[in-house]
Amino acid sequence: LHIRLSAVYSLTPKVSFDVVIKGPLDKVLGLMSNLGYEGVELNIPNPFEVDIDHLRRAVKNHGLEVSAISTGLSYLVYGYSLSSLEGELREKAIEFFKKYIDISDDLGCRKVVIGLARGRCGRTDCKSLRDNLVNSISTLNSYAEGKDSTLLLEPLNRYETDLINNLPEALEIIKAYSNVKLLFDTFHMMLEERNVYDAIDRAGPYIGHVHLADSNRLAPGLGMLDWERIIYRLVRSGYNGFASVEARAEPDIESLLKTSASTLRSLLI
Ligand code: LER
Ligand code: MN
Repeated sequence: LHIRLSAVYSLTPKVSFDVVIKGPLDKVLGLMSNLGYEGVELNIPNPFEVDIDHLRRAVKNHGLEVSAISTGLSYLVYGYSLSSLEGELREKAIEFFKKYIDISDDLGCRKVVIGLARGRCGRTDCKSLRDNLVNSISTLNSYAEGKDSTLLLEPLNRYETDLINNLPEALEIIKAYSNVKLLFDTFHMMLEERNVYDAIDRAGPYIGHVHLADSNRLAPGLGMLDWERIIYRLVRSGYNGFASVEARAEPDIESLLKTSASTLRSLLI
């Protein structure tokens, strides 16, 4: 069993989303590789406007792999949502996700995150939005099945969305679809579950990917979470894949990557 360290990189600097690493691609990948990271998770705002060959070459040149494709920026930049009551926005989101699945194959990971791009209910009719989301997931599940890819459904805390906040809500959907697994984000699960460590045990067999941030969303090691316990539970659950640092770069990217690596490296055996 081996859990490998990765971090989330944003392909655009032009967003206020502050838990992704921004900066020149080669510089960031070089830093990650020097610090012992083995993967990079790419948050791609528009899957139709990305130079796949250039990305693939850069990642390979630094001895890294793409751990997953994340998609939250498509929602933040374009407003496309898998649950939207506006048919056009929902169709755009589905079109984007099919393309994300295609490029995840080209980039060698075949894992696509469903995070913020699920949308939000706000004051609208939550039941219809949830039904739309499940329908979109069903469509994308069939597409992912044909491409031998996995969708990663990520419960998000209540301050970011009101659609699928906790483990039981996510697992209900995950259990119904062949190619949907759970993305366990330690920050969201710490906020929404009674006990984040026990939640790992319950989520165990369904975990397809992991995001790492401490209780204050800073680098692992700078908050209240017990990282030895988290990694121990993940290993015990049989998880055998990448875990991506997705935390605030304070005071800067280099310290985020360094602190995270020094907290986690010795635990990730
Ligand atoms: C957002 O809070 C988050 O955790 C991301 O992984 C979702 O796209
Ligand atoms: Mn996350």
